[in-house]
Amino acid sequence: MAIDYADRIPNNVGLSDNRRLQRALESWQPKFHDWWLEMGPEGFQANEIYLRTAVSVDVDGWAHFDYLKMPEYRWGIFLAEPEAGRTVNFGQHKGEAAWQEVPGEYRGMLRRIIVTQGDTEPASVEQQRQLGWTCPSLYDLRNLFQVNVEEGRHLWAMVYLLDAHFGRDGREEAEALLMRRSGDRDRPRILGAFNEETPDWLSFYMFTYFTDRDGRFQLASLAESGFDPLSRTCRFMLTEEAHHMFVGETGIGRVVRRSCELMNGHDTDDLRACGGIDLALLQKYINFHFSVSLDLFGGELSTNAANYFTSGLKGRFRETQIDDDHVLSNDTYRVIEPDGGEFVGADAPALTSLNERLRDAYIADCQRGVDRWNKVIAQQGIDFELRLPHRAFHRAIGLFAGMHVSPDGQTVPEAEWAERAGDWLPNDDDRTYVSSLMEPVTRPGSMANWIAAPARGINGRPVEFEYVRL
Ligand code: BYC
Ligand code: FE
Ligand code: FE
Repeated sequence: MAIDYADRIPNNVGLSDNRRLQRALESWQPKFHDWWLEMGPEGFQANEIYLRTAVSVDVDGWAHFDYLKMPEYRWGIFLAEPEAGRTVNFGQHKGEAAWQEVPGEYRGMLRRIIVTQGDTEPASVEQQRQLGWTCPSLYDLRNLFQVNVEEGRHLWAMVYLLDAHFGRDGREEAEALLMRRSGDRDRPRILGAFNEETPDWLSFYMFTYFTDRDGRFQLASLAESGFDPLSRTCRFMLTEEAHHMFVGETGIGRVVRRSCELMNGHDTDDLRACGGIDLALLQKYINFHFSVSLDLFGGELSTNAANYFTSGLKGRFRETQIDDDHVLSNDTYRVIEPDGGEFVGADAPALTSLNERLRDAYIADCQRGVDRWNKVIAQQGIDFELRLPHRAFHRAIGLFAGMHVSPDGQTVPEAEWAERAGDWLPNDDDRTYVSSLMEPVTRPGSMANWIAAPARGINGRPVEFEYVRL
């Protein structure tokens, strides 16, 4: 199914054959553009940027790269190819043909999942809207805008589902997605992490490493859905998502590399005098972004999660590769729970522990990047190890919410927490320092002092390519 770029809304869903849906989306399109100009990247809207656009949904060769002004990006609707004979692969409907329409009894639940997913996409663009002014290089500036336009496309992906399958309520939800604002007191975004600020580029790399990775795991679970349009939508979103996490992992990796160079060059681990980001400061940012991203998985024990699974709406990570009955009504899963001041593993019903199970897979995946960063540190002969904090550290959702736990997993009295929080999380002084480093570097190929150059450029172009024409 080729993508039709002749349509006002590029798509591979045969939009021109569905007048009602086409009208609904065409009336939403100008509102999206207004939102983009008001809440999307500040500045740079008239600059040409070397962006990729999806031209097909083939696994190989779906992207086309060229200079484009952001408002002219062709946001569209792209679903992965249908799988012939696909079935519901888990829950009480296991074995039935996958649904092409929303099952009436699950309408509310499904709408809620789609709205929650959709809400995160514009939220992240809002969070990142100021960053263009302080880019560490043109290469990074281009990557920021690539992520931003694709998060905008992910919003389109969810709005398509709402408009195509949820009638009038769907249209209302689609409008509401453009009305909430990240961090707004009266109409905030739905999930916690999406109301935090992304004030500097270190936060941006952390966000794309830790928070976009939650996106990867949630999208992978929704790609298992028995509701086939959701599954196909998420499968294609995952191909775009890979780049977002690449930006995060390599971004942090480049900071690590540069910090090590500065430490060795100046023979000190306090890098403030030479304008670098010391590893201890990096650790605090990791502590913050990892913990707020853990909250995005919801409670350890959740009847919502059990219902989503049993109904066939949201599966596990790589559901079909798991060797069990995919119904789970008699199974247990080991969940770490607080017990007095300690943390103990306890067997909980597998169905209610599905959020925790997904979080476990996420934590293991986060650890892989940390290991790679630690290799860089070791190669530079520096005795320091970055770590993921304990899962109970700094949590606001679930069993650990409100507890006072150190990054290494010791419960501490409230007074000690209050005293030490600034050693464990970025404090005002740290944030002021990081923000003082955020001076724009816009000469092609040049890098800010606090970050190393990337190993290679985008799409085979050199690092010194003019990724953004200023
Ligand atoms: N903040 O049963 P529980 C991405 C609420 S990121 C605020 O434990 P459940 C992206 C919850 O709604 C991926 N509230 O949790 C990344 C519930 O409310 P009610 C986004 C929260 O429902 C970067 C109550 O607490 N996609 O794509 O099993 C850039 C009890 O909740 C939070 C999805 O999230 C929170 N952190 O699981 C751009 C997928 N956590 O019922 C994009 C869709 C929980 O008491 N969403 N609550 O009113 C879901 O599957 C589920 O909603 C969640 C929560 C996994 C988020
Ligand atoms: Fe996204
Ligand atoms: Fe993303």
